[in-house]
Formats: sequence, C-alpha cells, structure tokens
Amino acid sequence: MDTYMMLQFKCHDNRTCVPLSYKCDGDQDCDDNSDENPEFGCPLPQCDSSEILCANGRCIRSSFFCDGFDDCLDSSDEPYHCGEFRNHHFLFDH
Ligand SMILES: [Ca+2]
Ligand SMILES: [Ca+2]
Repeated sequence: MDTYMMLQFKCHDNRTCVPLSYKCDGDQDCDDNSDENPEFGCPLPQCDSSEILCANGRCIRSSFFCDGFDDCLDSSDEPYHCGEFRNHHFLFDH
C-alpha cells in the first residue's frame, strides 16, 4: 500500500490517482488538471499566442475568455466582471 501510494500522484479532486511520472508531463491526466497545476510544483506551461493561461495552469483559446462557459475548470476564464458582457450576449442570442 505504501509503495503504491508513493508511485501515484493523487489528483486534487481526491477521486483519481495517476502514475507519478504523469505529474507535470504537460498532459492533463487528472480530470481537474491538478497533475499539471503550477500550485503543486509544476512549471507554468507555455501557451500559444492564441491562448490564455488559466490560474490552474491550463491553456485555453483566448476566445473562450468570458464566453459563459468554465473552460479553465476553475472559472478563472470567467471572472465576475464578465457578467455584464454575458448578460448582454445572452440578450441577443436567445
Ligand atoms: Ca500529466
Ligand atoms: Ca470560458
């Protein structure tokens, strides 16, 4: 059991364990991306110029910022000040 735990990285959601070698390898293996989260010791990823960096280390397309969907999975692409824009957006969309 101890050996098993040592070789596994426990995702922040406490539901998933991934091999320790998957931590900070640049691929999202935890559902919540915590295996790539800079808060857990990973270096900040390099986002493409067309992308923005989420607080949890994900890269999302810059057009997904304030689009009403939580693409970062930590809502950092949907800060509260998106609200007015979003309400406006929905008025004309629906
Ligand atoms: Ca990974
Ligand atoms: Ca979004």
